[in-house]
Amino acid sequence: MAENSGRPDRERMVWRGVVEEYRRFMPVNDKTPIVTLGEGRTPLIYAPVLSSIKSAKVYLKYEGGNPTGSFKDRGMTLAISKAAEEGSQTVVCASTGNTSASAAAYASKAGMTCAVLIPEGYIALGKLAQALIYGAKVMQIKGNFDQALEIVRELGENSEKVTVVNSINPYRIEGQKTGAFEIIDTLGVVPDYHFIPVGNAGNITAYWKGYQEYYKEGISSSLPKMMGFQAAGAAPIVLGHVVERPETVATAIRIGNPASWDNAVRARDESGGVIRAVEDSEILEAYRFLATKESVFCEPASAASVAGLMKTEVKPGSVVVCVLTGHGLKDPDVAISQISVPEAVDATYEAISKELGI
Ligand code: AN7
Repeated sequence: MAENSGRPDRERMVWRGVVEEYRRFMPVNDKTPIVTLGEGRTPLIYAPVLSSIKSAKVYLKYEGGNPTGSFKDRGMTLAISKAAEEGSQTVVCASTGNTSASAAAYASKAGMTCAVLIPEGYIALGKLAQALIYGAKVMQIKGNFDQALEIVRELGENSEKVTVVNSINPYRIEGQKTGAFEIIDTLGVVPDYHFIPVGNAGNITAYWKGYQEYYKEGISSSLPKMMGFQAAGAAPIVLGHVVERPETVATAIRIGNPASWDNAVRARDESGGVIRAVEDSEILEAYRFLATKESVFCEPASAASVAGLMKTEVKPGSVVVCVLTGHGLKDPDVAISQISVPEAVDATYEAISKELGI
């Protein structure tokens, strides 16, 4: 079979997940059991319409292509592998949804118990379904993400038995930095600008770390400007103070007190970038634009990066990467709210022809 395959270089097509593929940059050893679902190597999609609008070369790093449909898998493979190495039986996290889906999947793969705390009423349906179907113990709390994270921190401090797999777990950041490696490996150059949504601020921290590591190793020869975007109703870093009651349609980034606040500010300042706010209306506009003009369906929070690009001037001819952090199917309710659902039509050839105008 292999010899007859029309696909070139078959060996290279086997992808072992981000920990093995970037092992040299990972804090693992011979005794680390690598728990993987083959995450990473997500599409980097050229965006012709955006490129034309911005007079730049714009690419979308589509993290919805990961096994549980979000970028969280990059960090979770390492966090769960290290938890397994340390003999942990139970992992716990607070989540706006994607972390819980990813933790539930990787914990299940490792044979561990997973407990997740999520804000009641503010988690997208797809994410809730995922956490439940992978078998996690799901606790909806009568509070928001920030309150959930406080409780999880306390659990971690008071019990040896549970491992916290939020991005305060440093292995999460180490795994997530592979997104930056992939972008450089795929493009062959470092982008001039890196646009990214900011919630708890782990991902902007991770990408900046990844870009810096390739630079220090001499693999790359420049660094991008880090361009972070928070939802206007949940923009503590932009405002410079904690937001007690964060609100946004992008529930994934409905966070008022980010755990990696200082690191995000450092990434912004060291790279000469910005962290700004985008309105919900701008997020939804970018969300619809991506689906209809670039044919990429992401979740609302992901569109914050492109909403940011829409209103930011970039140098003509520059290379721009926007990270789309999660899959559109994560949040079917928002998708359906943005379109008009068609009425049922008679099941006849005539009725359908009439509808089609043929
Ligand atoms: C789709 O799942 O915080 O700035 O608990 O799901 O690294 O927090 C999710 C965050 C962007 C923000 N896009 O990333 C969680 C959670 C999507 C997300 C973010 C999240 P960070």
